[in-house]
Amino acid sequence: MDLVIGIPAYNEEKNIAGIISKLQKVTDKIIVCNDGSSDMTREIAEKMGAIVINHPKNLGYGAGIKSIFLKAREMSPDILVTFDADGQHRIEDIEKVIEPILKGTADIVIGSRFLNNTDNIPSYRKFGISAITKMANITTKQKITDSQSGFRAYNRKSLNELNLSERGMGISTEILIKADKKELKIAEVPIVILYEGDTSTHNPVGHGTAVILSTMKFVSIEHPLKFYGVTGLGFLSVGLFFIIWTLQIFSESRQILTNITLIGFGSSLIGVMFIMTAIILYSLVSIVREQTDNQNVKSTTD
Ligand SMILES: Nc1nc2c(ncn2[C@@H]2O[C@H](COP(=O)(O)OP(=O)(O)O)[C@@H](O)[C@H]2O)c(=O)[nH]1
Ligand SMILES: [Mg+2]
Repeated sequence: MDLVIGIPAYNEEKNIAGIISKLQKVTDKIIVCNDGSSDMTREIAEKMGAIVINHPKNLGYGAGIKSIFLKAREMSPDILVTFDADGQHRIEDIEKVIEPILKGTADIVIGSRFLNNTDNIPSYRKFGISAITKMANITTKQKITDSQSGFRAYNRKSLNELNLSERGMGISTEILIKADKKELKIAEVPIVILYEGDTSTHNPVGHGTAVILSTMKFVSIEHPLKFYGVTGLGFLSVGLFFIIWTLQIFSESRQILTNITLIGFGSSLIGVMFIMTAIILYSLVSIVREQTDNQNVKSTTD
C-alpha cells in the first residue's frame, strides 16, 4: 500500500522535526506545506528530507490542505493522510484511520476526537466543534461527530474528485459537504488528541467565528431556499403579526404604539429581504449548476 502523509505547518519549528522523524517510520513520502512561516519550519522540514511546498506568505490552513492535495494527486498514492504538525495527533492512530479504506468500506475517514473519552478536551472547544458539526450534519444528512478534525485519510478516488476552494479552517466542512454531494463514503474512527503545551495557532473566538461563517456559506449555497427562505418567512410572519396587532389597537383606540409598529415593519422588511436573497441565490446556484453540468457533459463527450 502506497501511503502519503501531508502536514500543514505554520510556525512549527519546535515540533516539525520530531513529527517528521516519527512519521518516516511509517512512510518515506511526507509532504509538508510550509505556509509562509516566519520561523525555521521550512529549513528543518527540507533538511529532514520531506517534500516541502512553500507558500510565499501565510494563506491559511485550507490553502495548505489544498496544496497538499494537488501535490499528492501528482504522486497518486493509494491513501493520503493529513496530520497536524503540532504534536496533537498520535502516530499509532494512523493505522486506525486508514483501516476502513484498506477494507474498502470508506473513501474518507475522519479521526474523531469525540468517539473516545473527551475529558481532556477543553469545554469551549467541545461546544464550538459540536455546533459546527451539527450544522454540517444538517446539510449532509451524515452522522459525523467531529467535522473539524485535521486527522483524516483519503483514498485515491476522493483525492482526485474533491476540488477545494476554502482558504481557512472552513475547508474541513467544505470537504465533507462536497464529499457528500459526490456520494463518497465517509467513516469515522476514534483517535486520541493530546492537549499539552502550545497546540493552537489561532485565537479560539476568531477561529470559531470564521469557521461558523464559512460553514453557513456552504450550507446556504447548498440549500438557499431552506436557509434564507425559511428564515425570511419567520421574520415576515412575526412582522405581519405585529402589523395586525398595530391595526387592531388603532381601530380600538385610534392610537399608534410606536414600538409595536416599528417591530412590525422592521421584521417584515427583514423577512422580505431574506426571501429575496433566497430567490436570487437559488436562481444563481441553478444557473451555475446548469453550466457546470453542461461543461461536464461536454468534457466527457470530447
Ligand atoms: N498551512 C497552514 N497551516 C496552518 C495554519 N494555521 C495552523 N496550521 C496548521 O494546522 C494544524 C492545526 O492547527 P492548530 O492551530 O493546531 O489547530 P487546532 O489544534 O484545531 O487549534 C497544525 O499543523 C498547524 O501548523 C495556516 O495558517 N496555514
Ligand atoms: Mg493544534
